[in-house]
Amino acid sequence: MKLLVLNGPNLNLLGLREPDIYGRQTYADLERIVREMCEAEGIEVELFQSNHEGALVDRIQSAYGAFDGIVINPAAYTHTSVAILDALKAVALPAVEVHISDVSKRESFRQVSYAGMACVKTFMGLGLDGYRQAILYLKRYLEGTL
Ligand code: CA2
Repeated sequence: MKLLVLNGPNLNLLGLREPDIYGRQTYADLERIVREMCEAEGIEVELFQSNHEGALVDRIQSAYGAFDGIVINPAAYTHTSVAILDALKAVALPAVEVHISDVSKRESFRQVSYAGMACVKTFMGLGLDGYRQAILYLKRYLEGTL
């Protein structure tokens, strides 16, 4: 099983600002947590972070035929990007959405998720543990053991 973990704009700054919202762990911590848990679960994983919408769309497109599923935190593009929604729909790979913070309790502009419309499940407000839960959920979804 091969999964792609995508992260959107500014998530490379994790731990450096707004620790009250996003915690103190860094993007390097996120990478390590994801790699360690995937290794333990026998999952091949690739991580990609970009501040650019088109780069995320390109990475989703190139996942077609190469990955079994996608875990995605599109960050601010969650709330704006029909292009990312369309790319997820186009490749039609099972995708799970993650948000570190609980977007349902934040500003009204964060209440819509375009990417979420193409995802089988969303985890939010769990900090970096949301990535672990998303990967486990996607694994079970792909194995048909949910
Ligand atoms: O809670 C999440 O994971 C978000 O996807 C994070 C995005 C935000 O726009 C979404 O509404 C919810 C923002 C990521 C920015 O990350 C930062 C990290 C450190 C300092 C400042 C921002």
